[in-house]
Formats: sequence, structure tokens, C-alpha cells
Amino acid sequence: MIKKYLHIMCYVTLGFLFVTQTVLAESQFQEIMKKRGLTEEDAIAALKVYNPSGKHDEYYVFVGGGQSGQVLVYGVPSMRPLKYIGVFTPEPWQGYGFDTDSKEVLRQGNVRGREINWGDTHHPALSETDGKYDGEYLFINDKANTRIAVIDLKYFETSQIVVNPIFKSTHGGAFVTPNTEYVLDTCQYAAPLTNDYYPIEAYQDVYRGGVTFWKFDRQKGKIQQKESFSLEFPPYMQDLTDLGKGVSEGWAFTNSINSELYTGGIEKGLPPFEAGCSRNDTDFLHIYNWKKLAQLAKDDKNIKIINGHRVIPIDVAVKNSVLFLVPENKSPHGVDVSPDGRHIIVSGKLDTHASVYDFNKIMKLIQNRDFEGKDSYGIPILDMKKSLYGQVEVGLGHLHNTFGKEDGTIYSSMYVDSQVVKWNYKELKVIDKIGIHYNVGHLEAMEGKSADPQGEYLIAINKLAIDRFLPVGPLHPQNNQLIDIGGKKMKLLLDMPIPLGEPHQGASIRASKIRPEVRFIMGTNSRTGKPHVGKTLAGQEKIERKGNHVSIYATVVRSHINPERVTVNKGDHVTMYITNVERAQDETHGFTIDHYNVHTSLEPGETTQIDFIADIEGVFPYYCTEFCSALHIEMMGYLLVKDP
Ligand code: CUK
Ligand code: CUA
Repeated sequence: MIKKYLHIMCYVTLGFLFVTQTVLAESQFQEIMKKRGLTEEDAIAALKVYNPSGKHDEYYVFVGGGQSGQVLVYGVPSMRPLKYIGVFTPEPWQGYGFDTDSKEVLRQGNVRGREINWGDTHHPALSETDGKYDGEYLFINDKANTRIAVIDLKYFETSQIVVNPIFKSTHGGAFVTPNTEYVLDTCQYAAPLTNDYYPIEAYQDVYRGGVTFWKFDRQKGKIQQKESFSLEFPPYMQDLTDLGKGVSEGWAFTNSINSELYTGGIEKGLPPFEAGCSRNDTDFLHIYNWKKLAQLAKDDKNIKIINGHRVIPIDVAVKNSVLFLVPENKSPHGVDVSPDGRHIIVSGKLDTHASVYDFNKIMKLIQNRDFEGKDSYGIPILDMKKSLYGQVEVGLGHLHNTFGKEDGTIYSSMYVDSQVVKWNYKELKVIDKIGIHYNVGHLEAMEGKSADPQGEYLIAINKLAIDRFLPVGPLHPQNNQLIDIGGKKMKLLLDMPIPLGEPHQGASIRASKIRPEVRFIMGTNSRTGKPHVGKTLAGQEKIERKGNHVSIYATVVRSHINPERVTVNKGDHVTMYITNVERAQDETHGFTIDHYNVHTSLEPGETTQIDFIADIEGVFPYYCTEFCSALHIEMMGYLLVKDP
């Protein structure tokens, strides 16, 4: 009896405490909301994105860093930045471009022997297995200099750059086939495929577009340039691309503008490009079978070699029935294949309608050879109406699409209307619209371009920020907006300024799929994954001289650099191999020598190399650049350069 009474007393007390706490918390909430001028909706949004210290995000997002030539990594839903990955541009913190190993990666990006130290990163693509993201690699293109880079997600580091051998302009990449056999990059502005001069009058005969299929070797983690090939297209202005999956696996789709084959001439009193390119009511969607093309490319009789690269000419593709065109509303931009591969959604910048093509209808027309005609390069054209599943009026300035979790759900960006439109491409009806700040470009719903969209969140990657943040001069940060798409109506949760460059596309992946290393196997060269030639363990430090080449085998560990004194002659070539012999997580050391423009970042277990000519005489302190211990300042030494 007494026991029972005690029990009841306990519950009553607990209940009382709970109620008082709730009342207290509620009045505190009210007070904070009042003080900060927040509405109830704001407070709910804040709760949805807030991560207390130590709590991790649910998703990684990778966005192209635009003119920075880098990739920005941040977490969702908090939108907290995690890393800038140096790709086409030097990145000092990681020593990228300031140590010998990373300079070697940047050097792969030399275009026709010329060093190029900037890039315009647009489209990141995650590696896929069965059309789903597997978290192993990230690819990103450089629109400015026709390059693709490979980023190893074990280290979040750029491991390879390849330069397009035939195109003078690309924009389409990077997009991967459903098992990452190939990374596709599409030409943008047509030009001769050789490196020769041809006058603009040769546009129709000699200038060409096309698509490059970069062969990716997953084991090696590298693009194999010798096994890569391209397909030639007419000199239409190609734009974005997407790969078929599920029912449409094996096929690829590339938008193009300028079916007019217009060549400009504003200076001669001719209409400017943008007018000349949009006179026709329709442009072309290129439809091609990459699996069959990959087979064709293996046989020498099907290809021509241009700049040492295998190219399938248009007529070979036509003869083998692997390349077709279907008209699309003029000046399209994005093309996106639905998660099951059945529908192909094309955005029309100058048309208020989104077009949904039906893959099954397209295949039937191709099988029956039911063509409307041919373009002037002999490519069969399918009838637009017979290929369409339907069209929906979505709004003005439709640029890009991403897919939701529920069947048929798609989100589209309206640049001109500054809206994201949620609609259903199967039922062909608009469901919801939300205002964007401002002028949205790409959209990324979580894993929204894969075969397995996750729903939950969507990021609007916007072109203008105007009044959204504290002004920092005439150049504003970019605005990425996080939108809750978990409910029936879209809800804006958070704005994130990006002070890096203009991000175009984003690629997101569930955090549990990414498995980064926390340390290297002792003495690893991170760019090759193999032991570094300069691997040095504690006790093996030495300085060797061969003629005027001095090699230093050094180690770093809290809190000293070994050796601490290096004397060389003026004019010596100095190679310094440094191994971070730490095992502890996050015990990075940096290394620089004053005035010699060298810097390297050494993660636990990593070996890197720096090279320089000791061409200035004097005394040069070297030191660790990461505050690694209480005695970090003491982590130093001297390079002494004497005139012999
Ligand atoms: S493009 Cu930038 S908004 Cu390069 Cu994907 Cu459309
Ligand atoms: Cu090592 Cu500071």
C-alpha cells in the first residue's frame, strides 16, 4: 500500500516538474523570438536545421565552386561548410599547387603545353553503382578550359585532371553512366576538332560539336585516356546531358541550341548570337546509345584519330543506328532522366512549358524507323509529338530539374520567375510553388539525380543574393537556399552565403555512404595511394648530396622537424621529402620555408615532396604551419644557403 502511494507521489512530482519546465522553456522561447524578431515558422525552421555541437549532418553536398575552380563541401540540413577541395586552382591550405606531388596533378591540366591556374567548375557527379551513389569518387568539369577532374572521396583530394583532346569548349560534364564505366563531357561551342585555323565561313563544313566518353577505371581510380573516345555531333551548341537508367540504360541524351547554325556577327550589323540562335521554334535533343558506341569505338575502321584521340564520325553513328535527334522547344537547358529511366524531362528557357519525353515511344519510333526526316548532317529526326509523353506549363526561365521521393515528383527551377515549382511528370500537373531569392539555377534534392531520390531536403542554387546578406561591396556572396520538401508544401528553412564563386550544380549523398580515411598508411603518397619514394620513418632522417642535388629525408611529429638545420650551396636543387609520422587523428602538420613559395600539408602518415632551387643566399627559417601542440611555435628549423 505504502509502495503504491510512493509511486503515485513520484509521478505527481515528475509531472509537476515537467509542466514547470515546459512553461519555463516556453516563456524563454517567446522571449528569444520576441528579442530576435522571429515568427513561429522561423523558430520551427531553426529547429529543423540546428545541430548541437558534435552532432553530424545527414547529407554531404558537393557544389561546383564556379570561378574559384574548386569544390565546396557542406552538410545538410545545417548548411555548415566542411571543406574547399582544390581542383583546377591552387589551394594553399592543402599545399595544393605548392608541393611537388600536387603540382604534378595540376600540371596534368596544362592545355596545349600552357599552364592554366584557374577553372570554372560547374557540374559535380558522384560515382554510381546501378544508378545509385556509392560514395567513392566525385568528378567535376571545368567549363573554361575543357577539363574533367577526379576527386578521391577517401581523401577528399583531387587525384587526376584530364584535358579534352578535341573540343575547344565544353560545358556538359561531368555525368556518369549507371556503373561509372564512363564520365561524359559534352562540347558547348562548336569549333574545328583539330587544332587548326578555319575561317568562320567553314562553320557548317568543318566546325563540330560532340561528346567525349572518358573511360573510368574504378580499381585504379583514374580515367584511362587511351580507352576514351568521342562521338562527333553537328556544330549545334550542345548543352546539358543526362544518362539513361533502368529501362533506358545504355542511352544518353544531350540538349543543343542553335539549330539555326548561326555564327554571330554583331560587329558587322548582323543580329547578335542570342537572337540568331533562337529564330527557329525548336532545337534538338540528341539521343545516342553509348553502349553500342563503346563497342564501335574499339574497331579501327569505325573511327578517325584526331589529336591522338579516337573519334566516331557522325556518318558512322548514323549508319549503325546509334544517333538520333528529336525536336525540343527552343533554347533548352537542363535534361533529366527520371529515376526509373522512363521519362526524359527537358527544360525550355524560352518556353513556359516543360516537356516530358517518353523513352518507350522514342524506342518504338526508332525500331519502326518512323522518322520525320533528316537534319543536314544525315541524322534521323523523330517526330516531336509522337515522342512526347506530355507538356506542362511550369513558368518562365525553366533551367533545371531534380527528383523527389514520391512517384512522379519533380522540382524545377524558374530563373525568370525566381521560383521552384513542384510538379508531377506522370500526372502532368503542378503541385506547389515557392519563391526563391533570387533567380535560381540548379536544384539539388537529396540524391535527386540518382535512381534512388531521398526527398527530405532540396537546395536551390541561386544566381543573385541582392539583399539577403550583409553587403560586402558590389560583389555579393551567392545564395544557396535549403528547402524542406518532406511535407506537402515546400518550406524555406535557411539561406547560406557562398563566398567562393558561382556554384552551378550540386550533388548530394547520404552521409553514411561516404567513408573517408582518417590517416594514411605510413609513408603514403596520397595522389597515387602507394608508398612515396621519399617515405622516411623516425630514425631514418638524412641529408644526401649528389652533385648539386640535395635530398632531405625529413620527419615531422609533435613538436619537431627532423633535421633542424640544413645547409646548402646557392644554386643547389633541393628536394625535401617529409613524412608526418603521427598516428593520432587530425594531427596535421604544415611545412613551409620562408621566401621560397613552398607549402605542404601533411596529414597523419602522409609523405609529400617539395622541390626548389636554392637561388637566393641567406638564412631562411622553416616551420610548421598548423598549431599542432602547445610547443607548435618551437616546431622550426633553418635552411642556410651559402655562396660556395
Ligand atoms: S549550367 Cu549553371 S545554372 Cu553550367 Cu548547369 Cu545551368
Ligand atoms: Cu606541427 Cu605545428
